[in-house]
Amino acid sequence: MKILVLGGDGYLGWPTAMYLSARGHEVGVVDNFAKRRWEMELNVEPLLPIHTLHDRVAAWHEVTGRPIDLVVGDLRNYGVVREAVARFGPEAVVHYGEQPSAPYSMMDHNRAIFSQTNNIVGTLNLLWVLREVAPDCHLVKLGTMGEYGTPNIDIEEGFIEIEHNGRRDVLPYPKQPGSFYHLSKVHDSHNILFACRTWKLRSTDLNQGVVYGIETDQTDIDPRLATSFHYDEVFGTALNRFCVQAVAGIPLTVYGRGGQTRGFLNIRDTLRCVELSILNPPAAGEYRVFNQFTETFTVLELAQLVHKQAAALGIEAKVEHLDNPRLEAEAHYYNPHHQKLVDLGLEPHLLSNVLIDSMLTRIREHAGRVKPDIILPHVRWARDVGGHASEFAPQSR
Ligand code: USQ
Repeated sequence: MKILVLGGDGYLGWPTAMYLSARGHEVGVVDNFAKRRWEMELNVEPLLPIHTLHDRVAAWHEVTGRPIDLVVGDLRNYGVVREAVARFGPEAVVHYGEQPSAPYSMMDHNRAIFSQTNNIVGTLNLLWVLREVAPDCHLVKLGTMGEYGTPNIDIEEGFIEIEHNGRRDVLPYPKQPGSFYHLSKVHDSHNILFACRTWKLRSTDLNQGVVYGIETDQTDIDPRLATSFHYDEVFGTALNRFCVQAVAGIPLTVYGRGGQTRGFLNIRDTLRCVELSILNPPAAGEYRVFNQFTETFTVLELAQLVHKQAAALGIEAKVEHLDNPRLEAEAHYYNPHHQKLVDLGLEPHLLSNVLIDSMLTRIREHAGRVKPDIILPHVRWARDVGGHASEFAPQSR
């Protein structure tokens, strides 16, 4: 199949492109290297050295004999998106090409505006392009479990049957996201649903949980194929950060009480879920939602798992409860359904001691690259006491 991966330079986009190429698909990637600019802006960098996308595509070709098509361009530019889709002629587009960090979107006014315009305009351009030049193409969109928030009822996969004043209907599940980033995904979801209904496009909205992991079968082939694994406060996610903190001898940064429960999945399962979605496309006009995670943990449980496994490697990892920089429930009901991808054949790689062990071991090989000063959280959700919105100044770290 011909598959275009938007955001093909990122933590998930690059491994997805390689995985789909290895599975025999014809793959193209589009990226504008925005993430690399944000890294420079905040003075952070991925744990492993990351080659340019051009070099990674060349290395992939060298070691596998398989080409990956590469387009450098910004999804906010309609002409760029139109040209990329018209020239490549994809049967499926996998859309990772967005600003992915909640803390980034909460830093200040400019970054909130940027996160939403970048994400929403890019997706809206893509929808119009699909309408114009590829109406049968399947849009596989990366959304987030954070679109739902943490309601006190079970979370369904995208839609809920409601009875109200004696009448029944199946409606989009209520959304209560917790950051301007998560809100951008909600707005995307509404736009995609509308486009499917109005123009008979087809789309799978993957409401993904928090991804962890540093390697896949393809990144393991050659160090030049590594993916950009972040551990800093802005782009790093919980488990990845805890593993790096353990190796670096920094207390694990549990925000607040640590009772926040989230859905998690291994990076290898992200790739498989995307593939399963592509191989089982929705009908024309259909907008469907899959909750894409394999198991739930509280943040504290994750820290304790890392603590235990680090001890087995002779590392004493302390767990520290920091003042929570975010506004979120720290103890809550959480029961999201996640059956649809399992029904399509997903066999999860569940979090095990072996897996945490292999992450810690891999991180240890690069321990010398860890920058301790980019770990503690500075981005705060709440307004300062006194009523002024807090502005984050990266240079004042
Ligand atoms: N947390 C800590 N300590 C840390 C980092 C995070 O306690 O050092 C807590 C947070 O307060 C939060 C939970 O861990 O309760 C998850 O935070 P995270 O930074 O790992 O993930 P999040 O901000 O939710 O965003 C990440 C990805 C985003 C994706 C989302 C899926 O950055 O792209 O959409 O996970 S989900 O969380 O299901 O919405």
